[in-house]
Amino acid sequence: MQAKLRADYRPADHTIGSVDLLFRLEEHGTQVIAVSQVKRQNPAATQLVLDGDQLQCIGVAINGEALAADRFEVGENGMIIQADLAEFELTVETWLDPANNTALEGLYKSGGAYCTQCEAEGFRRITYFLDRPDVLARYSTRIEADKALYPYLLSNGNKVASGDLADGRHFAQWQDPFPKPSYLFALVAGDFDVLRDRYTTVSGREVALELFVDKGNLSRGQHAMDSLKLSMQWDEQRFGLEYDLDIYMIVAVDFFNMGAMENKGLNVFNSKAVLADPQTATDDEYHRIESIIGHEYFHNWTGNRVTCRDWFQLSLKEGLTVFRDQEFSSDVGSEVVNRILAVKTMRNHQFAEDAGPMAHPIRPDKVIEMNNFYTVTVYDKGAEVIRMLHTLLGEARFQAGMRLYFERHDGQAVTCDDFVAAMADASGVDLTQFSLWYSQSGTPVVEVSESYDPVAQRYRLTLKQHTPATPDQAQKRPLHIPVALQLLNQQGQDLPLLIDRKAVAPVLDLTGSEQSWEFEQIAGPVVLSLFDNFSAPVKVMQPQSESDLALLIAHAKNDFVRWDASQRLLAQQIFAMVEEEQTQLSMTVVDALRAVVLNDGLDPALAAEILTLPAEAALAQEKAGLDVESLHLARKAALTQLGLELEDELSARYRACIQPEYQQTGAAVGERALKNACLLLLAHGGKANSEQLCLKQYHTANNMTDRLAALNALNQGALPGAADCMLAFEQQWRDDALVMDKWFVQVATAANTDVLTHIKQAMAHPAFDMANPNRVRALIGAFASLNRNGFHAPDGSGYRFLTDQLIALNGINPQCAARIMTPLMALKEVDGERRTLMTVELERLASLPDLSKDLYEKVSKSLG
Ligand code: BAL
Ligand code: ZN
Repeated sequence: MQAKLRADYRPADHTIGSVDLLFRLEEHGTQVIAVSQVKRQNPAATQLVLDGDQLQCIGVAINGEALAADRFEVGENGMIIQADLAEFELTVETWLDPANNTALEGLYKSGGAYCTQCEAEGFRRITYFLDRPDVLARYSTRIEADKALYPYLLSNGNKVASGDLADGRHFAQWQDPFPKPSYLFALVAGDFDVLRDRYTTVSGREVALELFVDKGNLSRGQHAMDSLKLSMQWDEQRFGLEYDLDIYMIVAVDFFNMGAMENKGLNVFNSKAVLADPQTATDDEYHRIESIIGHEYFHNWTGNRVTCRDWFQLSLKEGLTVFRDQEFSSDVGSEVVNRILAVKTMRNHQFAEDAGPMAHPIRPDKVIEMNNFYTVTVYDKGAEVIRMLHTLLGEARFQAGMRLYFERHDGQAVTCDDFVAAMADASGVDLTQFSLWYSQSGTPVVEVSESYDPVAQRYRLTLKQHTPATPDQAQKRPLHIPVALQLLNQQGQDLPLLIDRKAVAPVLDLTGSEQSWEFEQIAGPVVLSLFDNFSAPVKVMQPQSESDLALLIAHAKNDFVRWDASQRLLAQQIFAMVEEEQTQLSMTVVDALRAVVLNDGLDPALAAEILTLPAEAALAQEKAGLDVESLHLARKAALTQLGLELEDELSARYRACIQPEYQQTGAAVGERALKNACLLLLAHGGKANSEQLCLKQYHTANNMTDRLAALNALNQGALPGAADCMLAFEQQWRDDALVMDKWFVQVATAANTDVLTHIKQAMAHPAFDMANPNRVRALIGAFASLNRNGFHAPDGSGYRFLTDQLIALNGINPQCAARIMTPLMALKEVDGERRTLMTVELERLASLPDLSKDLYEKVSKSLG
C-alpha cells in the first residue's frame, strides 16, 4: 500500500471558495448534492482531481451541464474530471448508505441519529471533494429528513432557514460564515433532549449554548455545560481568545471512534465524554469530561481559525490544544494532579510508542493511514514540546508568540514551522536547535553524574544525552533540553543556585551531547532533584540513594518532585525484587509511605498519587528485558506488603477520609481518591476485615467513584467477595451500556487466571456490541492494554484472542481495530518465546486477503 510523504506536499491545483450541500437523509439511500465554486490555482492544470472513497457516483455537471462519461473517470480513491477552465461550478451527486457504515467515518447512523465524522479523511466518504486541510471553503448546508424521527437537523454555523416539506419531511438550512477545511464539516439529525444555556463573551456578545443528548439524559449533561462555560471564560482570561459564532452546539452520540470532534460550531462527542452524574460517573470521568469539553472548545482557535496545511502537521493543532487543555485543567483544578496525569500518559504509553515499530516524530514524515497518527506522540509528546517552549520563553513571551501566530495566520492553513517562527520572532529566542523536537523521533536518555568538592564547596553536575535509534531514524542529534532542577541540603531545604557568583535560573539548557555545570557555595552534600515537573519528555538515568529519594518525598517543596521521587523509589525496589535477591520492599520505602499516610497536612489527592505504584507498563519501559510475569509478581508482592505493613495507618486514614455527603468539589474528590488508594492497598493485603471494608463500601456507596473503587479493590485483591459484587453491579446496570463499560473493564482486568473465559462470556452480554468502539475498548482494549500479565500469558492465548477480535473488527471498524492492536506490537518488550507467539499472530493478520490500510500499516511495521 502506498505511503504518503511529508516531503511531497504540493499546493492543490484548484481551490474551492464555497460549497452548497444538500442532504436528503434516508437510512440506506441518502442523496448528497454538492455544488462547489472551483477556481484553478495552477494555470497548467487541465484536470480536476477529487478525493472520494466508497461512494456511489450518480452524476457530475460543470456549470449546470451534465458531463458525458468520457469527461470524468471514477476510481477507487476518487474522480478525475477533464476541466480546462479557470473558474467553474461543479455539481456532484452521490448516494450513501449511512445505516451500513460501521467504520463510523463520513455519514453514519449512531443509534437513532445520523451524524458525521470527517477528520481526517471522512468527507471524501460523503462527496467527491478536495478533501485536504489546506482547501478552505464557505459551507452552506441544507438537510432534509423525516420530521417525526429527526426533529433536529444540525450543521455548522448559523441556521438561516427551516420549514416543512411534503410527506412528513422537513428541512433546515445552515450557513457557516467562516471558511473551513472539509474535515471540520458536520451534520447531525436526530431526536434529542436539549440543555440550553447562554454565555456572554468578554466583549459582550451573546452566545447560545446547546447540548443535545439522548432522551432522558438531560440531567447527565449539566457538568458538560458547566465545563463549556468555564472553558470559554478561561480562554478569554488566559489566552485572550473569544468565541466567534452566535451558537455553540455539542451533540453526544453513542457510536464514535474518538473522544470528541471539534467541528466548527457543532462539536460531536462520544457520549462517554459528555454524560455524567454522581451515580453513573466517577471523579476521573468528571475530570475527563471537563478536559475534553475544554479541548474541543480550545480548538476553535488552535485548529479551526488556524488549521494545518497538511496532515503531517497534525501536532500543530493537537499538541498545542492538548497543552491548552492541560493548562485549563491545571488552572481550574489541582496543578500537581494534572501534571502527574500527563506524565503518566507519557511514561505509560508514549515512551512505549517511541520504543516500538510505530516510532515517529511529533510531525511524522511518512503515513499510510492518517488515522494511525492520532497518537500519544502527536498529541501528548506534542503538548510536552509546547510546554518546553513555554518553559523556555515564560508565560509573557509565550503569549506574545501566540498573539503573533494569530496575527500572521488567522484564516490560514499552516505548518509547525510557522508556529515556531512566530514564537521565535515574538520572543527573540533562537529556536533553531529546539525545532529538532518536531523532526526527531524517540525518547532521549539523559545520564546524570555528580561530584562534590567539600573543600572548594563546589558541586559539579554533568549531563549526557543520547537518543536511541528508532526504526524510522538511525541517526539522532542532540536536542535542546530544558532541565529544571533544585539542589537541596540534607535537611531538605532549597539551596541557592550560584555559578560564577551569579544566581542562575532553575532551568538549565542542555544543548550538547555532554555538559557540566559547577555550583558554588554549597556547604555540604547535595540532594539533587532533576527534571522538576517533567521539564522535558526524557528518560533519566540517575543513580540516587533510597535515603535521598525518601528525603525528597518527605521534604521537597515542589509537590511533583515528591511524587516523582516516590515513583522512582518504588520502581528501583521493584526492579531489585525482579532482578536481585531482594524479596520485599525495604523498610525505608515502607516508612516513607507510612509517613505519607500519616501526614494529614499533605494534599490528599497528592498522597493518593504517591501511594499508587508505577504501572507495569511504565516499569517495563524504564527497564528493558524484565520478565513479564516476574515484574507482575514483584509489583503485586509490593502491594501486598504495603497493605499488610501499613494496615493500621491505612485503615485509620481510610476512616478519616469518609465524607458524610457526596460533593463534587476538588477537596471532596481528593479525599475520595486517598480513601480509595488506601482501600486498594488494604485489599491487596487480603485480610478478612479489609474485604469487609470493600464489601461495605460497595454496598453503601452513594456515588460511582466509591462503588467502582470498591469493586476494583475486590477484583485486584482477588478477594472472595468480588464475584457477588460483580453480579450485583451487572444486575443494577445491565441496561445502561455506558455504565456497563466499567463492568467490562473490570472483567478484562480482574486478577484471576481464567480471564479469557470471563471475557468471552462478557462478549455474549446483551450490552456488548462489537460495532460500538466504547464496548470494544472497554472489554478487548482494556484486556490487551491494562492486563499486561493476562495478555502476555506464556501460552500465547492473549495474543490469539486479540488477533481473533482484530480479524472480526477489520471488516467492521478498521480504525477501532488499529487502535486496540497496539499491545500486539510490543515485540521488543518481551522474551524470545513470546516474541515468536506474537509474530505468528501478526503473520496471521498479514495474510488476511482484505486487510485494511489501518491494520496493514501497523502489522507490516511490526513484522518489518
Ligand atoms: N481532532 C480530533 C479530536 C480531537 O483531538 O479533538
Ligand atoms: Zn484535538
